[in-house]
Amino acid sequence: GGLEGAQGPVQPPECGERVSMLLAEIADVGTDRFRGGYARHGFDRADLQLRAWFTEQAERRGLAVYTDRNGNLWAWWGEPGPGAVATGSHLDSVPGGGAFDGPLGVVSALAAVDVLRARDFVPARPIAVVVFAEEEGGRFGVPCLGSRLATGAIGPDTARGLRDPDGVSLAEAARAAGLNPAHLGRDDAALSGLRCFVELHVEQGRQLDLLPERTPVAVATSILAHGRWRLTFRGQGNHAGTTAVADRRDPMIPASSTVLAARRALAGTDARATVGRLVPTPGGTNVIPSSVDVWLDARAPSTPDTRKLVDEIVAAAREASAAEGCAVEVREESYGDAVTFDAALRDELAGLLGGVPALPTGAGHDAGILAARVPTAMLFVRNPTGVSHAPEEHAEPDDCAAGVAALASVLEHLAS
Ligand code: HGY
Ligand code: MN
Ligand code: MN
Ligand code: MN
Repeated sequence: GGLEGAQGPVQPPECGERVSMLLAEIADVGTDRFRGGYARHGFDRADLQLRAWFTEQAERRGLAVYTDRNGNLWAWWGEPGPGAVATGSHLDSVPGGGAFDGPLGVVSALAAVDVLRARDFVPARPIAVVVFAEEEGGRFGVPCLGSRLATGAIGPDTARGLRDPDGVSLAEAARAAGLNPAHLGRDDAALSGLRCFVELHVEQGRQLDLLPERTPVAVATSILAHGRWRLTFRGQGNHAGTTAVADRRDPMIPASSTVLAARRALAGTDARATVGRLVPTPGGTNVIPSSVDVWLDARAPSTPDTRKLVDEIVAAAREASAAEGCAVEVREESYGDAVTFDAALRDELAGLLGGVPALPTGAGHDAGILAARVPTAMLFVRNPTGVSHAPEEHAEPDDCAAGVAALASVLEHLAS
């Protein structure tokens, strides 16, 4: 029953084993040689290899794969049309990322299609498995770039001008990936026909693992407001051995005090502020830097909370900069308001799954961006250590199997 793939019907999977096998196939595509983590970013070589892998896996299941104007991949079960049910996630990673953040949602969607085929389910509505481009913003600095372009959350001119650390623009990278940069932009055609979008994602935290009820799957309630700011401190490059302290204008001093100010500003809040990237120029060990770039990732339950947090950190940065005779430039690189998922859809799915918990998350997702245009829900799969954005990120095969079974039930329910 079901559509015949290129090599005949895909055998009904042992979900956990199927997910583990597919994740294992992904494992050698794109690796960060420094820590054994993954490093594949929007349209770079590793990302393009993995998108080709996905396309082959989808076509093997008889899904028709299209690339939309923003480089997001759509694999269709049935003719694309109104009332479609979409699921999926992303395949790109943070530098040195884990194996599950993103790929688990994509692989579980493929495995859920296998499960539904094995049940001889024939969807009454088209089903799409979607892979969004550059979700981590690891190359061009804006998270959820593919879904932000599609919803209009970022304008095409702004996006085309984004440059990666090597100075390559998104327009050039998109062209090299076979896209027409002139077509980047809001894509109502892709989104307006969707009945809903459901993203399965490894939990990034330990809430499920700490709950007394031992359920491996949860639904999402909300996402923190989240922004990224780039602070550039400029001083006077100089010699490390011959420049007296009184003669220094060392941008590393206000840069490093900004890192500590970010931590101090969190006291008594449930906000998050992180400096994960700090780049001195020129970066010689015997050279006082001429400038230092600091990227601040700040998140809080609301926009006013986030703005207040960032204002406090930026004020400390400006004070430290002036004290060292340096200049500082602050640029907001991306910002998204807090997201609350559609409560009716959330509760409908939680009920369908036997009353699973509903959890907030501090991690941004394409589902959070799409929620502005489409009824959206998320399923979380238990993460026993809570660690994410690191090679140790993990989910047990049985919990992955439970995630696939839950996603298959959700798709069967929504596409009937
Ligand atoms: O940064 C995030 O929250 C997500 O992993 N892109
Ligand atoms: Mn992530
Ligand atoms: Mn993710
Ligand atoms: Mn010298």
